[in-house]
Amino acid sequence: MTTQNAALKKWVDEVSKLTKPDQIYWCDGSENEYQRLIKEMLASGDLIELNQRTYPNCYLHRSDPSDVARVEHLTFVCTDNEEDAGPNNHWMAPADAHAKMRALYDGCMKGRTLYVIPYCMGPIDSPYARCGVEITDSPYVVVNMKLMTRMGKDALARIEQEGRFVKGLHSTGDLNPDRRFIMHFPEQLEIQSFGSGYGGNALLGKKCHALRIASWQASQEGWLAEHMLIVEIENPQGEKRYIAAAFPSACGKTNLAMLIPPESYKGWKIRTIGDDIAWLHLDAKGQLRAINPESGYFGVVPGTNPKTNKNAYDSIQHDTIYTNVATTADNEPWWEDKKSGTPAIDWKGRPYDPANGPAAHPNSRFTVPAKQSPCYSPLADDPAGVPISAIVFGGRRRELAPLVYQSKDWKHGVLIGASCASETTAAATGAVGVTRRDPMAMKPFCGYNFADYWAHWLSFADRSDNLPEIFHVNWFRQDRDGKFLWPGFGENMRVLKWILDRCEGQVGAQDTPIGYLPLAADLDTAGLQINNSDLASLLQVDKAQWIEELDAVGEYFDEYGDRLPEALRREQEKVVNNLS
Ligand code: OXD
Ligand code: MN
Repeated sequence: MTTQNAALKKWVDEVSKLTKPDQIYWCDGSENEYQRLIKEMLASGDLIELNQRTYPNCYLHRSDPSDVARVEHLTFVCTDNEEDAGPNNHWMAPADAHAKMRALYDGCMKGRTLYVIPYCMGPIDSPYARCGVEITDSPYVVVNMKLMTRMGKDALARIEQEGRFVKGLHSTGDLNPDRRFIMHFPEQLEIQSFGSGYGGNALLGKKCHALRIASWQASQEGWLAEHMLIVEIENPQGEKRYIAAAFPSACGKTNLAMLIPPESYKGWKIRTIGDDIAWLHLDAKGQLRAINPESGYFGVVPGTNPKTNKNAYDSIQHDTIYTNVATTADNEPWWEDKKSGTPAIDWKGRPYDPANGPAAHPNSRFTVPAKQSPCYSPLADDPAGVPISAIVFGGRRRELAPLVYQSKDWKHGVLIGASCASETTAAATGAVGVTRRDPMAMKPFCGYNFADYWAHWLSFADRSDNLPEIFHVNWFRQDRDGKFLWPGFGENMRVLKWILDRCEGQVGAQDTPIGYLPLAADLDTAGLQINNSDLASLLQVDKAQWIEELDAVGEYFDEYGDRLPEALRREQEKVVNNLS
């Protein structure tokens, strides 16, 4: 296979001259190709067969122990003008980045196969979808891209028709962390990644294309590329509503997208459109519509069990690639909080010894096709996307943020998104549990200056008077003894119900300076072990703490200098004044 697209052909030729692979292979995306690559990786030891009787077509990949998460400190946005990347990104001059990467790529595929992966982010026939081509020397990347994207022949046909695609070049290199870089060139629609074979560093369709490059493309073209799940909620009358929610990595997006309503919500159904990324476009009527650019899930495994996320748990019983989990004596995959089995071999392949730490790496992952989930919504394939009623921001906050509140209007909602902070998790290398600013859960993923990004968000109010309502949630509030005040998981349905009721004007609210909060009587806590004082704490707004928080937000905004939209500054000042 090759292509009629001259630019693509030329680029593949140039890359192969530089990287000097033994052979070039164009991926067609077929099942045969997938199975052949799996066999080759079993033979080479890149994959390990799991118990085929209990976990049919499931395999384990162990990544290099130094290569287990996204590497934000080695991720760069290389715009001509440093200001365009903004203080939220590491910047490198494009010429320097190209020179550095050329030296690393020189001869890096000797003895390897160069795989060309044409892919489409979004339903193949959607006007909202965008295509890319990833060149890689990793068959593990190819099989993951097959599960995560619409990859192969159909994508190539669309690229040949449209003539436009994002170029992503990836090599695992020698996995030396000192020679690891993830470079983005938004102005050229290009990505270059070297020295990592892990997740978002290597599966370039995901964070690199669908968020960093796409957020920049979206700002040019008038749409939004966001780190959001998309969930379908059907009420007992059969009416469907859609919510998009942005949470930082490993804060429960997959769990919320696959929620199972509690017993008392008989007749309600939840289905998943997406668990990580949403592309949002205004339609001709000013309705915001969302597509999920991905077609699979790359989810955090630890903590997944029939109680926390039965849908995810059931999805990963077959045809799944596991990365960095432990195994049992029966060669089944095992992870912390699986609630069954015991680990025999840890994620590094050593006999399990608790003295060595967790058996599965805290950022171990499953890769699985979305269609395998029992709660998959066929509308995930709808080229027109789904209409969004509410946008929800959130994070992991021990204190301060109440369980849920609603913004006063779009502008205030943009302030709420821009002020988000959360405790860091194992999804990225670095300290865990440190609170940091994570506006719109996009800190690691916005491919341009946050100030311009917030201006772009604000501009939607000029383009539609039919925008979704904006909310903020915090499932992670704790009492003084460190006990979580809210049960979370399926019970979050109660909060989603309040959100939908607010969107339809069916319930009142307390009007506070930070936004509209539920009246205690409207938040359904029937059957939950929450006493009145816990409920009061969940809905408490401590004015002094909030003023301190908003002052910190103000200082954070100062980092953006003159580029910060005046309207955002005014919103922040307005809330502080109302609190004082
Ligand atoms: C992810 C992440 O893998 O956000 O989705 O890190
Ligand atoms: Mn994510």
